[in-house]
Amino acid sequence: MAEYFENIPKIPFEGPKSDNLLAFKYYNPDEIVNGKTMREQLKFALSWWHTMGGDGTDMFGVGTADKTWGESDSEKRAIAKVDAAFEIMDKLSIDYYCYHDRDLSPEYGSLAQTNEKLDKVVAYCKEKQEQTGKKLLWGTAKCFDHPRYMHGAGTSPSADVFAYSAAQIKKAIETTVELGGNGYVFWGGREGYETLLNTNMSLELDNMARLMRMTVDYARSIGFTGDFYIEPKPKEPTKHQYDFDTATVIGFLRKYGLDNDFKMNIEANHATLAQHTFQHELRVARDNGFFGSIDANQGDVLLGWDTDQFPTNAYDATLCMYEVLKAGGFTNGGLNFDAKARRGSFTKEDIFLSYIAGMDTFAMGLKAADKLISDGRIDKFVEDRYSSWTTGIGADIISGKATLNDLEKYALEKGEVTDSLSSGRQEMLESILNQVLFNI
Ligand code: XUL
Ligand code: CO
Repeated sequence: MAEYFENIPKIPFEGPKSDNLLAFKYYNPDEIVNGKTMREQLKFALSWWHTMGGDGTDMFGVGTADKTWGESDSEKRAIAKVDAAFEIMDKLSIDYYCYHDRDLSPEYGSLAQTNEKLDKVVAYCKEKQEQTGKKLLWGTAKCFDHPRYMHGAGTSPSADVFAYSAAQIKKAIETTVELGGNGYVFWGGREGYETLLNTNMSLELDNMARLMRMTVDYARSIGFTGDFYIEPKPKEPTKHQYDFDTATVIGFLRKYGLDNDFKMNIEANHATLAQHTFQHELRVARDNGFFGSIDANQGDVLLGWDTDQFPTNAYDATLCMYEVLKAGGFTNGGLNFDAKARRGSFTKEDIFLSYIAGMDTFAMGLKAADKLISDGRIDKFVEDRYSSWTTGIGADIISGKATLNDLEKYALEKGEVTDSLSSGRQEMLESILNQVLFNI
């Protein structure tokens, strides 16, 4: 079997003082942080679409990186991609991968033919998994790139398109089960609208829920016990994506009775496109019992689209891992690098350098989040800030004992509230975070 990255060794952990660019400075897979090894806490995954397929093509130019893997024939290329992906995962000590069905194997003449070719690649992935111990984190169906999905898949005005996407998703679930994946993602590729002038939003949303219900029922019937995830995103490609943000998606899931089967796959860049912080989205998911998995990347504050950059912002990674630890860590989910090296970072080495940058950033974030929690000052501050709810009138409100009449009586007797107002201390808290992060 060909080696695709002959000049890249297995990436060692050398610690923060190392100047070896092909070494981890913070990601030490076997180091225990917060009761588990880093590899268990972080559960890194490789994204098949960016890493194995994305060649830097954009609307201004053709690809800059060679992602042919030495093969011009698409079936041979699909197999070569598997070998190259497992080599990358081995060299980077990444235990998981994620794919869209069409990343593994493209469309051929008919759905039957497409499925048959996909089966071969899936069988090869299974063989490689058995040899290496690597695992599938989650699978999904690419129901947005083919022209048939121009108006959406589950929310298409055409019932035939809905049926086609259902067939595609059925197969994608089967491959996920075959490869032992514990997650299945719905990212609403073109599930949204460009103008309400041509859109029956109510029917489209009902239909989306119908498709999800059918998928859950089928998946459970073939033994899928993992989580379904919705990956919120507010815009791009459509002007309005139905899965706008976590709060919107939770409302949708509850309305249609899908909340027991679904959790969230939160992507950092999607959070910021929705004008939220990454931490906000994670907090909404955690507080409502929908924390599931993460697409790790970052956007650019000056750009209004999904740039899918490798995450290097240590603050964001810390606050993300703080939420993950507070949620009790990952169960079926993990950290999938839905990220691509910039178009100008086109060499094979850049694949490794960008993953090292992302993995080290999250390792740093994990360690800092753990320190933040054991330091305790921030958690204690928040606890004290809400202490008026543990006794007296606060406790009576929470227990449901106090009525509006009682509160009026209390307020009248007490007079103006001055003694229970205290500073929010934002600057002090931000400086505690700095101190924990840059204890230099
Ligand atoms: C698109 C995106 C997708 C999903 C999987 O913005 O994030 O790649 O992660 O469909
Ligand atoms: Co994503």
